[in-house]
Amino acid sequence: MKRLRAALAAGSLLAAGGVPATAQAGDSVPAERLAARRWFSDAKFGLFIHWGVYSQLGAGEWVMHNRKIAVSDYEWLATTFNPTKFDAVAWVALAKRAGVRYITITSRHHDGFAMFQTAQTPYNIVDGTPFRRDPLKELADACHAAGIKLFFYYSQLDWHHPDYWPRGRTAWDNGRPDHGDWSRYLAFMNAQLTELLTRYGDVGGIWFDGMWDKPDAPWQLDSTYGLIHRLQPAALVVPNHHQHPRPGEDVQTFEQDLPGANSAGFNTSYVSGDLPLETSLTMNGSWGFNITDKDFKSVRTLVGYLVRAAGNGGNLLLNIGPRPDGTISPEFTARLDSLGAWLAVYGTAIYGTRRGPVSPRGWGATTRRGDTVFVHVLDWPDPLLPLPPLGARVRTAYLLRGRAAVPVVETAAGMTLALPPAGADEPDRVIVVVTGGGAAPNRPGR
Ligand code: H79
Repeated sequence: MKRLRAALAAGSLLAAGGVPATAQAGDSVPAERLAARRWFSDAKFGLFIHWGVYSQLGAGEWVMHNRKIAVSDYEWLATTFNPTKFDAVAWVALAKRAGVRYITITSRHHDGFAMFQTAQTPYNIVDGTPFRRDPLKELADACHAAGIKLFFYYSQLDWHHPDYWPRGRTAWDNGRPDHGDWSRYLAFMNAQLTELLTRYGDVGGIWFDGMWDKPDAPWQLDSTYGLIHRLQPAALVVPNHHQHPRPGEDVQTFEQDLPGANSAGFNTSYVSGDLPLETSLTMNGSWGFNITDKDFKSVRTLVGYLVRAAGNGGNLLLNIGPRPDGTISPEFTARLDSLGAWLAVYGTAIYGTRRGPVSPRGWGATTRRGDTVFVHVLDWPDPLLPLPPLGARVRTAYLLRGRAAVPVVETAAGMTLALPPAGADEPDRVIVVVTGGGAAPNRPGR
């Protein structure tokens, strides 16, 4: 009863415009969604896919905005979209090889073009292109067969729909009328979400983006989130609004940043203590296919992001931008294959872990599963690595690769690990530290 009253009090704070600091606390969330959140935290690695009409211009997913393309011209572009080499089974096989546990794909981006069959508008890939196939249906079937969860990215921002009015921060004169019916737009959005949540089997969740275009508009999030949770009680709401988490949201996601880092300039530095966390990241500098962007991150850098995300207790959602014909550039596939090979050896120190007893440092990060702490040494030139106390006695320590014993010296101030030299082919030296079986000599240091 006390809990109920606390939850109600948090709700009324919200209604008064307060910050929903406790409204997402676990006790008001149904068990199946809590289980889905735990699954998400265990998953650790997802594949983000940005693919749409924009892919044809090879200049990223913002090309309509950046080149100030008129709606009528973009509508023509849509009629030429024919990705005949799209092969959902091949995409999912690549995801599987990479070791991702879920895929998040653009069901529609800010251009408003639906990459799925929808009765809400003819502006969709089945009714509006020569392709006439529903790639999301094919992908959903392939994902379900392979045991990979599928999340749908959904842009709340829309540069095409006439009822997206009044327009927001990304407005330009693209030929739309200067009037519109916002409530009709919300109904359209909710109807498309209903389609996505009723026609594609179990959906991992909805990844929202673009609300930042009109952060103060009456989005009626409670009603949209409620709809999602009613239609699929285990589906997670993942909002990329760059704000403090709100009620009904299940994951706090950070764009191009580790949790709390905000090097991008638009993320919040607040990090939720009870929601699963996620970092979305481009492999080069673009989300949608960009034919001249060859600024690809190295495998070593990508491993570093995966490890540091996990060390923060979060997932890495790593992006690819497939080509307009449905193929995936070799720069993407090579890196995904390398990450999969790395995870085949080191995955036990990533999957199913939570953030470890020592928060991420310049040298690396720690993860943990039960009594086992994984010390990930990414960047440390010396033979000895000093650590703060882990909060429990060390029973044994050994290298994950090769299982050689790692000498440990424990003192009241912490412990020192004697490291083997780093191999050129080893971006992360992982030391498995098994703790427990005795009283903790110290409190954990973070
Ligand atoms: O889908 C990918 C991008 O297209 C989309 N999110 C990822 C996952 C994205 N678009 N923009 N951004 C991310 C960056 C946001 C920039 C912003 Fe702004 C700065 C939003 C608000 C301030 C741009 C400048 C829009 C308004 C002002």
